[in-house]
Amino acid sequence: MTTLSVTEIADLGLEARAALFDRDAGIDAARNDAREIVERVREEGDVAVREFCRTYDDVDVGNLEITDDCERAVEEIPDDVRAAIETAIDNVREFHEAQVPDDWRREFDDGRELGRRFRPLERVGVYVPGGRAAYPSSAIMGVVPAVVAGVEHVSVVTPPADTINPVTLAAIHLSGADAVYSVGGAQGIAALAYGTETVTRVQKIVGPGNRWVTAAKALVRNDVEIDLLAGPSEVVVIADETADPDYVAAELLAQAEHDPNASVVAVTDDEGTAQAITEAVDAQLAHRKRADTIEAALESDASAVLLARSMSEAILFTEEYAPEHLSIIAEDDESILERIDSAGSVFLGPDTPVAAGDYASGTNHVLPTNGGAKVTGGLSVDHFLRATTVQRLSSDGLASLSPTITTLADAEGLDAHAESVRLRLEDE
Ligand code: HSO
Ligand code: ZN
Repeated sequence: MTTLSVTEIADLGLEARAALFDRDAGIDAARNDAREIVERVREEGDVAVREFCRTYDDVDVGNLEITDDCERAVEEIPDDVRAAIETAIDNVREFHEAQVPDDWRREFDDGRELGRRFRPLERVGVYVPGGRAAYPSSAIMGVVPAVVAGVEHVSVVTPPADTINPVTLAAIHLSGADAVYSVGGAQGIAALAYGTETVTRVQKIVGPGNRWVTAAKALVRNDVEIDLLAGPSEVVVIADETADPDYVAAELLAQAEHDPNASVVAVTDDEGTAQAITEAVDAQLAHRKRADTIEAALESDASAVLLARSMSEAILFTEEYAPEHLSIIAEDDESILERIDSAGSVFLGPDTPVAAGDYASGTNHVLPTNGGAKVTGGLSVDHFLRATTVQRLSSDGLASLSPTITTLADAEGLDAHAESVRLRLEDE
């Protein structure tokens, strides 16, 4: 018996299909708890924050602000870890700098001059997960794009602990955050959204977190902007008969080790490859430190090795699934990619593990899950910018546009609008 067995896509029943596609991470279940926490922090500020740190993190926080600890942590961490953080930051910065849009103006022949200009938000907050899943890499992915966009005040919240992971603290500092607070969970989101005596309120909150964090982000979104609701990790690997089953299995295990609720799916048009992937998964599983978490994720109905009757069927499945991560290990990888519109981040070829994007190649790892890739991409510089449109009409431009404006204004019964145009024409 293998941990994952091969299922033909054509044989998937309605229920099995629904289980594969439903990647809701229990956010609904966390909503009531999150609501109570958010309301108390909103009303009571630091007092409530401290109480929740005691209740949920079992920590009596001294100073809520830990900005200086982050700076000190840089000296405490091993040199090779610091160098790795710096390389990752450089690559993430370079990729995100390439995203910064230029302001533009264009003159059209009929006397209209139109343009867009981009300006950064002033204050943003980044949630950096801690606890069981302490992710220094998520500090980089949240803070660096904000700094690249030109945001002046980048605050970070991260859960308290007796000793917060110094690598996380150092990554926060090296990424360029200017204020850091030790408060996590829904209380961390509420503190950023509404402000407390210590935490300054922000205009937008970004970054992934557990279900309480995500539920809290959904609750505060009427009062503050948020990025996207990222749930547990997902990967789909499309493999053909040329794919090395060990590589495919390694991709599944890597994302499965994040969370028992992670969803990992391999889909191939080759029966031998499908079988070999299931065997490779078992062979590798025993060697992994987080075998228990991986096994739980693999054994859930949300994970599978699927056999497609053709590559087209594999592509159709993937497009409908809209995975957070898509790895394509196949001879025709570029033409397969051509036929897929819905994926958060795509990894092409045998030498491009998803871990490259998780940590260091430069792309962002804060990505849409649970089908969100059908309508949005991952975190980017755009999330930290607002676009303003600008225009100027020449007098000829106004003259040629005026019948259109006044006709529509009259049709809407807004004669002051129409008059604001006619007045100028009369002055000509
Ligand atoms: N794969 C995660 C990001 C991550 N991986 C952090 C390792 N550390 C996003 O789904
Ligand atoms: Zn990962």
